[in-house]
Amino acid sequence: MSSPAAATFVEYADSARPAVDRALEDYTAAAAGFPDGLRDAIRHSLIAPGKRLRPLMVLMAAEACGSPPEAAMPAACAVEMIHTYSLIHDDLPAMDDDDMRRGRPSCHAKFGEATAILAGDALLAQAFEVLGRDIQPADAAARCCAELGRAAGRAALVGGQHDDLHAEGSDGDVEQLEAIHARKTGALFRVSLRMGGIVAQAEAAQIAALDRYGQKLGLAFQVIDDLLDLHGDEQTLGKRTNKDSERGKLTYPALLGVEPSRRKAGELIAEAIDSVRIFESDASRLEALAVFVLERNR
Ligand code: GRG
Repeated sequence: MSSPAAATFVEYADSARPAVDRALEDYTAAAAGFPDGLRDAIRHSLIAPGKRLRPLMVLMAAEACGSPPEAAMPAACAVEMIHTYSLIHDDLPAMDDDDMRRGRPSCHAKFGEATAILAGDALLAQAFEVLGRDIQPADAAARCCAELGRAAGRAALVGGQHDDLHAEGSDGDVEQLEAIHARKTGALFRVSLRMGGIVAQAEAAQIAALDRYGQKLGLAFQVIDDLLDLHGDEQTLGKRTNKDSERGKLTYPALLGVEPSRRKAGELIAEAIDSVRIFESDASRLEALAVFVLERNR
């Protein structure tokens, strides 16, 4: 990796991530009634070396629409809480059964299944507490709650996870695969960008452009994820590789072949970048993120 655009994103991400991490630290501070054992499990997974792509998308979208990033920080943290809950639950033995995540033992591997389930539950609940209380004005908070609830829910993240688990070992096609990824990965990308726009009180056309960008980027991210599962480095990725083929999962390389998958990812990234042209020079970070996603190795 390291085209100038990807390097620009890495530089931006390295400068913006510490503020996200500090806000996540604050949201998981000790509190009356918050058991230490639960707090340790939450922080083990949440304050871990994740890329923070979704919170950064919230902040970048807000800025592209003219808002200071601080106003969008609660939404950035809320989506990272949902994402982390989904990773904790996905790693459980009843789901993907992974013992390593973000370069660490997965939550249940370290704290046991019951505590890991509760850590995920607590993060899921807290995301909406944070949005409802800390996003201003109240109508933006309500809209963020409704949109994040939909993206995390039955016909998006959870529905996609359900269909993914039930598609294991079955013959599927690209259409079926994309329907899974649009819900499992795309929905949280899209809502991250949309919440940035909502907090910035953006116009409908701007939110629609961010949404289309998120849709294309989410799909490209997943094509690359499948390629990394096949050819990536476990150490760099911080998680096990070759899990997909072991579990008989539908993947892009398995359905299309490796080179066509790479080409598809490139086309999706070009479409993502095209979607945010209306922001003109304010889209430069979003463009850099798209190139980073194409070239990423973790
Ligand atoms: C349990 C409701 C529920 C959903 C689980 C997260 C998930 C859905 C499954 C994990 C496996 C997977 C391939 C998910 C697609 C999204 C994805 C690639 C997540 C990893 O996101 P990154 O790479 O992770 O942004 P970091 O750790 O950097 O935040």
